[in-house]
Amino acid sequence: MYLSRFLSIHALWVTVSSVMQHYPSVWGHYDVCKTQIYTEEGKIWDYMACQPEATDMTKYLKVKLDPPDITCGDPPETFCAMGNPYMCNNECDASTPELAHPPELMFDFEGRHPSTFWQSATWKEYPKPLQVNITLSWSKTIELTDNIVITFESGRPDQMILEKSLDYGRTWQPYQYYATDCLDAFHMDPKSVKDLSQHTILEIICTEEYSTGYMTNSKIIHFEIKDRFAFFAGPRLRNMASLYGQLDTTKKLKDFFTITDLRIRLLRPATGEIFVDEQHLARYFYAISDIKVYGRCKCNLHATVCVFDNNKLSCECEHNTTGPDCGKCKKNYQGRPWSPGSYLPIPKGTANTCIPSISSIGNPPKFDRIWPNISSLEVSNTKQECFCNPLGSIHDRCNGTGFCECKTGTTGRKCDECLPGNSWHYGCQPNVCDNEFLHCQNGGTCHNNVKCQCPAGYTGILCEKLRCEEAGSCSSDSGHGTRAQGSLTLLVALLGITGPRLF
Ligand SMILES: [Ca+2]
Repeated sequence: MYLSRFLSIHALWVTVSSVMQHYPSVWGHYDVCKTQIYTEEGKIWDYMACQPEATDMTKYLKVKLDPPDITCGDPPETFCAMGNPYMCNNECDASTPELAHPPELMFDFEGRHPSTFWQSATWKEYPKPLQVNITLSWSKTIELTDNIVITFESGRPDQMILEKSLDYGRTWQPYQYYATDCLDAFHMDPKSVKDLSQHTILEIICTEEYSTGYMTNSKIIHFEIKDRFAFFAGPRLRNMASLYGQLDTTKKLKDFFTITDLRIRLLRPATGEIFVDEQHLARYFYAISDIKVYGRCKCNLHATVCVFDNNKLSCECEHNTTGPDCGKCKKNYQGRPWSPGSYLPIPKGTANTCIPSISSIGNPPKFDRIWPNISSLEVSNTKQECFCNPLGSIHDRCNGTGFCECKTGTTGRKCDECLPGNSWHYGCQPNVCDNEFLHCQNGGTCHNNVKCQCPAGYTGILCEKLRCEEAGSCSSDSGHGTRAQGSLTLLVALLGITGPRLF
């Protein structure tokens, strides 16, 4: 008997190793969800973690501009060259295809000359700020795999914020600030991604690298995904195992690269000079020829195929999972709680498949309360204790699948862990400040995620306000930027940071 068991395991091992050698590509692609293997007991399925191929995600987005009528050409107008206020022979006319600059020209194939671009109306209402929000929506969670690259046809803006949403545009968090002068525009010290480390990788920075106006030739702005990956995978991303290991174990890191929407907030066009030339306001506008967003559908490592049907992306789920992100177990497959697949162990990861429900194969579950907040689930003579955390869970009993029901902001089998943006203080409470999205500003420091301690002269939840503003005694040059930034961060603080939506 021992010999036969040994042979069987040995046969399985040999078969698995030979299958491994025939995987279509090198490890780390996770492009197979299951494979049939042969054992002495016959053919069985072997399941593994899998994900869709990364692709150009701009093919699947919806774009929205705010204000909606900010595109140039209605009525037709003439604009001048950025560098030469007397060269005003460019025309924008929305009713003439050759002279129109609609938003879709930010996403068309850009290989021809001259390039095609979206363009805003000119800054004729100066000094009223010329501000445009460009929102890109996927109606699906996606994971970014490469740098976001925005190519400006005119000068790069003096001030811009790239923002992300993880909840379909309901709440927004800054991804990166861009300014010619970070301190002046956003009260942030300028930084570059290279100043970050493994420990500070989630920090939201303001960079001056891309905002030097029209005087430089480069037209490009990056949001550096690959430089951030490189902190774990090495400069040429050779050690992806290390990155995958981190993504697996650090949910916040994985969420950082996950989005449902992006928002480009253009706050001040390139002026190239300190003063705006009020005689030639037709020099100032925004124009973008190309936006690149590479990523993959988030399918929780339960699918390799993501389909675009009826203008909607959704994962074709394997491993008995379902939902747009494969975020739950199929009906009758709730024998254990849903769990995402795992990249580990390398190379094929762990599928964490959903298994048939106990109730669908045996007796219905029966609850038996034996002690406050320690509950048990008696199923087919097996007794499962839940130990729901009384501060984190709604009831002290677990539900039919042996799981505790968690309060908002709380997660984990026993409801004893906090979702991103929350910290444990007698249960999970939304963060007032943290090191990722809710930075204390102007040199303030975050205490236990509940309070920013502000330096003298500053006040507000995130130290975003000058004390003199509250007293109404600021000098006239204390800046529009301060107030705009203050209301933005206050809004973020009031809305709180919502964790990823679970299906
Ligand atoms: Ca284009």
